[in-house]
Amino acid sequence: MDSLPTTPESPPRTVPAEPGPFPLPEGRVALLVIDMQRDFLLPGGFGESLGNDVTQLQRVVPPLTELLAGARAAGLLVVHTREGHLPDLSDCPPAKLRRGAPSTRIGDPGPYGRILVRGEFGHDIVDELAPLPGEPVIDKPGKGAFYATGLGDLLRAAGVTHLLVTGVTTEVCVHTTVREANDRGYDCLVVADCVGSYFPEFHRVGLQMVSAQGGIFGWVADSAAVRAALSPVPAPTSA
Ligand code: C5J
Repeated sequence: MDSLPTTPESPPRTVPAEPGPFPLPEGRVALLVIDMQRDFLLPGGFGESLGNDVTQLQRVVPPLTELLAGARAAGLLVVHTREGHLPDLSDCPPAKLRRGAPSTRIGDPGPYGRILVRGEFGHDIVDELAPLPGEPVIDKPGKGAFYATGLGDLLRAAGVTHLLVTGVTTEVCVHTTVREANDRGYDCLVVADCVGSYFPEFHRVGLQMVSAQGGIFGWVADSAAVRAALSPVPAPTSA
């Protein structure tokens, strides 16, 4: 297992969360924004070609836009991910390509360019959540953000030990990434209203699965609680 840096001595701020308070150790927290891509969120993209109702994911955009602003203002490292493949699909396992019965498959032409292919319009992140210059964007061929990417090296170099996890979809790429992170020693808080699923039931149960059994994979809290913990403490007023 990769060893993570130890946390500083001073007591960190905490987020009220399930199953208990989640600490935000100074300089050790990153916001992870998973796969907020047009192909998953916009009508006509890959998500819809699989028969999904994309409006279920679009509800994540407003609270995540606010959380992103709060995280940037608090100086957190913000890391975005995108699921997708090289134009020749050499990094796409044939099993993944064959799976399901979409009206269009990965690599096929779609309204936003070739489906889930790097460099195409549909593969990129929705305008509202566009990465700022300098914010890392991790391109991943799998569901988990650590598999076959440089995310682990990047977080280790930045001294990150705690992840605020957002994005889509709750039970697929968010869950896979949280499980990967948990096994690598990261503490993960999944921000409930900033993750989304095409299936409300999977979303609900997916969140329960994270914090069950004393936090078997991590913690869960709403974005309002996270934003409150990130916001600057008001200066004491003089009498
Ligand atoms: C899926 C993802 N659902 N980002 N990808 O295929 O969750």
